[in-house]
Amino acid sequence: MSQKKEVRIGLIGTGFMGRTHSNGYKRIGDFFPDLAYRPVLKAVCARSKDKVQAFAEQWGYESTETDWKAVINRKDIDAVDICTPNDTHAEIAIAAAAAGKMILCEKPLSRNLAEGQKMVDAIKKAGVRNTVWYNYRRLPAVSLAKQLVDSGKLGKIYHYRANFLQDWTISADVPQGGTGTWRMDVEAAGSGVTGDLLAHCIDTAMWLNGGIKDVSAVTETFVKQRMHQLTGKVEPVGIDDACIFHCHFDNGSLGLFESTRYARGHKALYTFEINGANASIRWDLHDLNRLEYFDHRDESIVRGWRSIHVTDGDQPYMNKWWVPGLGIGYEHSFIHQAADFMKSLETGEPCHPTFEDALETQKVCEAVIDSARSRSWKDTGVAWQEK
Ligand code: SOE
Repeated sequence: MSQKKEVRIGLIGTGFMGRTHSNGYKRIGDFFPDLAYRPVLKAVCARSKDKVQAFAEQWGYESTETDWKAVINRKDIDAVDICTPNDTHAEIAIAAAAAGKMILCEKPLSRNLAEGQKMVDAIKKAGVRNTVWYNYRRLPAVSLAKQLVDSGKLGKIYHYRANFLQDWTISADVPQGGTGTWRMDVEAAGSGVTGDLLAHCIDTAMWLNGGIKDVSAVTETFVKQRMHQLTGKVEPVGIDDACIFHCHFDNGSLGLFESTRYARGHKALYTFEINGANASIRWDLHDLNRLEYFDHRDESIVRGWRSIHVTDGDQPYMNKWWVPGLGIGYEHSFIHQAADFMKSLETGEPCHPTFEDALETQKVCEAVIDSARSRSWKDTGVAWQEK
């Protein structure tokens, strides 16, 4: 009989993210055996009875619901995991907080700042544990980047640049709205690449390099009208298909960010590079176990970019996995976040990024959209705390 304390999960949403989170909960018992808390896959919820039943059987959930309110009202649920489209995050999170549930919310926190602020107010009022799944922080190479920056090895930082490039919406035949393509519908998503992809880049950037003070942005919607799956009509497209912004960080460095879904050949090319006075680092999601590092203090005849294969036991998270030299994948970032959330219940520390951290990312997204609309620089209002 396990002595571990149970965290009974109620998962809402069975799409791509429902699968990544479920896999996260399922793997931590095997690979993080020392945790005092263990997730129990108590209930999963989706509107289609057949689909939710099939999901529950496949992933091992004990029960199903077709109304999210039922999950929140259940006494045998401790934590609600929100994996639904962005337009439902606020309503579900606010109700879950009022019911005293812990909340794990898929990114972005919300469609816009006003909704995000209400969510933060709700979790603060209720005093419930919370986290937002900005998963890329928890890839070992990205965590190692954080260690290197925090150790001061890079010296004063001058530049931060990041890209998140995709190509899946170039065809004008891709519809907007509904299952699978709600990210194309401004009502459901809140914004386009800014909230979906740049939000990842902004979360990582502020974690590594501190607050973003102000921004100047351009956005573009290349395909102006698309068929809406819910109405069947061709309707104007309200999302940004591409966004480029530059910014000042609080530490005086300059940032340059670009995201698009129109970069033919790129499926999920998330990259970042940081240039400091002494050293630089760069990372690429398509080669996610590697971190590249250049140190100007190396002896000049061997100075050059090192390609660090982040798979050794003394590198972040890697003592939980295989033997040095053997890599891990995208799904492990979710396993790590699930494990870190369980650990945070043991230590009483927050599991970053919390709703409050994610609200800071929301402030930058909002300023980016405002800046592009008004063709002017915008202050973000970010008050970043060292995490
Ligand atoms: C969009 O295609 C998407 O799935 C994002 O929604 C995820 O957050 C990102 O990690 C990968 O791309």
